[in-house]
Amino acid sequence: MGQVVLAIAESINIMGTRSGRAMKARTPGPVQEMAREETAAGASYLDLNIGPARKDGTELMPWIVETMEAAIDTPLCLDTTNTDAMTAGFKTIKNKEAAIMNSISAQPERMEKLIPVAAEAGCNVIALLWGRDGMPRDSNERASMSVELLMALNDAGIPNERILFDPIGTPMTLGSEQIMAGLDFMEMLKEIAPGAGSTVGLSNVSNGVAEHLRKHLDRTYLIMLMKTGLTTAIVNSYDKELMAICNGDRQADVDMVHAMMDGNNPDPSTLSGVTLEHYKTYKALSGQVIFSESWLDF
Ligand code: THG
Repeated sequence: MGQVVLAIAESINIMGTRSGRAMKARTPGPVQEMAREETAAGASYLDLNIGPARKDGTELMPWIVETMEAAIDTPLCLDTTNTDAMTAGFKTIKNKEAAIMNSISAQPERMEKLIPVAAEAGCNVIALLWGRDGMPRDSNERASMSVELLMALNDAGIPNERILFDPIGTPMTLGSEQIMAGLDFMEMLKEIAPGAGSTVGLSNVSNGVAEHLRKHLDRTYLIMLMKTGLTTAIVNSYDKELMAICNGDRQADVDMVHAMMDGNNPDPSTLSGVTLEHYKTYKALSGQVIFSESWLDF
C-alpha cells in the first residue's frame, strides 16, 4: 500500500438530485442510503452540504446531522456558508471531536462567529483560503491568508493538528498557472503551519469542463497534490478509480506523475489505460500542452 489520502465524500448536498430532494422533503431514507454507500466506498468523512440555506438552515443542519448519526458512525463534515446553521449543527452533533467544520474562511465575520464554536466543540476545522475579495490570486495571497487564519485559530486554542487548510483548487479553465500557484502554496504550507493537514475540493479543477472528461482532471490533480503532502480531499466517492488513488492502491501511477513533476518524461508508447490518461492529463494540467477538451485524444 502506498501514500494515502483520507476521502471526504461530497455527494450528500442540496444541489444533488437524489440528496437535494430528500433534504428538502426531510425524507431520511435516500440520504441514509447514500451515507451507507459513501461509507462502503471507503470515505473517512461524509460532507453534508446544505448550501447557504437562508430560510431554514438552523433547522435543516440539525435534521441532517441526526439523520446521519442514526444510520452510520462515519465522522461528519458540516458544510454550509450559513454561520447560524453551522452553530446549530454543532449543538446537535454527538461525535463532535471526530467531526469537521467546513469551513472557516478568512472573511472577518466568519472568523468571529465560527472560531469560538469550533474551539468549544473541539472539532477539526477547514481553513478556507477565501478572503474579503474572494479567491486568492497567487501563492503569496494564499500564504498571507493562511497566516491570518492560523493565528486566529491558534489564539482560540485550536492546534495545528486540528486544522485542514484548503488552498481552493482553481478551475482548469482559468489556466494552468493558477493550478501550479495552488501547488506552490501547498509547499509553503509545510513551513507556515507545521503539523497542519490540508484538503482540496477536487471537482473545482474540472468545473466548466464537459461531464465525461471531469473525472480525468480530478484524478490526476489529486496525484499532483499528493506530492505536496495533501492529507484529505473532497471527492466523488462513486468514482472507484479516484478512491483507489486515495486508498494508496495506485502507487505506480502516483510515482509516474510525481517523476514527471520532477522533470522526467516517460515514453508514452510504453503506457496504456489509466496510466496513459494520467500522462496526457498531467501534460494539460501543467501547461505543457494547450488545454482543450480533446486533450485525451492525441
Ligand atoms: N472546499 C471545501 N468545501 C467544499 C468545496 C471546496 N464544499 C463544496 C464543494 N467544494 C465540494 N462538494 C461538491 C459536491 C458536489 C459536486 C461538486 C462538489 C458535484 N456534483 C455533481 C454535479 O453537480 O454535476 C453531481 C450532483 C448530483 O448528485 O446530481 O459536482 O472546494 N472546503
